[in-house]
Amino acid sequence: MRKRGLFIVFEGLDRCGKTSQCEQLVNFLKESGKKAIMKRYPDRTTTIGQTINNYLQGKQNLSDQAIHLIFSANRWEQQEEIKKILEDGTNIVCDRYCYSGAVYTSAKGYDIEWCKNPDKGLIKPDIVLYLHAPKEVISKRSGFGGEVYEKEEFQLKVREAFDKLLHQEDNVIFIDASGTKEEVFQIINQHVKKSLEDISSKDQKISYL
Ligand code: NYM
Repeated sequence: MRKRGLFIVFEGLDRCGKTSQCEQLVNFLKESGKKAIMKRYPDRTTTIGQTINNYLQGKQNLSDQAIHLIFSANRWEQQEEIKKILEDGTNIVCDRYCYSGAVYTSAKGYDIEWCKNPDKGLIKPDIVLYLHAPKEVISKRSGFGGEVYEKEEFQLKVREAFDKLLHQEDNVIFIDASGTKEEVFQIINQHVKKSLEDISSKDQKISYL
C-alpha cells in the first residue's frame, strides 16, 4: 500500500511568521524528494472564501456566528480534496486550520465548545506546529495590517485562547518563534522529520476530529 502523506498544520497569531515557515517547509520537503503542497485557511479563492475575504477587509458585515460557520464551511468544502491528496502520498503543509477557527471566535467571548463544534469530523492533522512568541516580539515584526482581527488588544485575547486550547490537544508541538527564521525552521524541521518517520511505521488510516 502506498504511504499516505502527512497533514501538517501551522497555527499562531497574525504576524508570527507562519506563512514563510510553511513556504520554507514545502520547498525543503520537495528538495528532499518528497511530494508536498501548501494550503491555507481561509482559502480566499473559493466562492465561500470570497465572502470571508470581504468580511476580513470590512467590506461585508456578518454576525459573529455566521462568519464562524462560514470559516468552517471553507474547510468542509475541501475535505474530499485533502483526503485524496494525502492518500496519493503528498504531504500537506497548511497555514491555519480549525484551531484558528475556534480561538478567533472564542476570543470574541463565545463558548469554546460551541466554537469547536462545526469542525467536528474534519480530517485531523498529524501534527500541529504552534508558533508562539512573546507579545513584544510579535508587535516588533512589521506592523499589523488593516484586517478586522489585526489589533493588538484582540490578538492578546487570541493568544490566551490558543494557549488554553492547544495545551489540551494531543497533536500539538509548541514552537518558540522568537528566534531567527532559520533557527525556528531548524526546530520545525526536526519535528517534521520525526513525524515522517512515525507515519511510516504506524497504520496509514486518516484520523478525524
Ligand atoms: N481566521 C482564520 C478566523 O477567524 N477563523 C478561521 O477559521 C481561520 C482559518 O482569519 N486574522 C482569521 C485569522 C486571521 C484571518 O488569516 C486571516 P490569514 O492567515 O491572515 O489569511
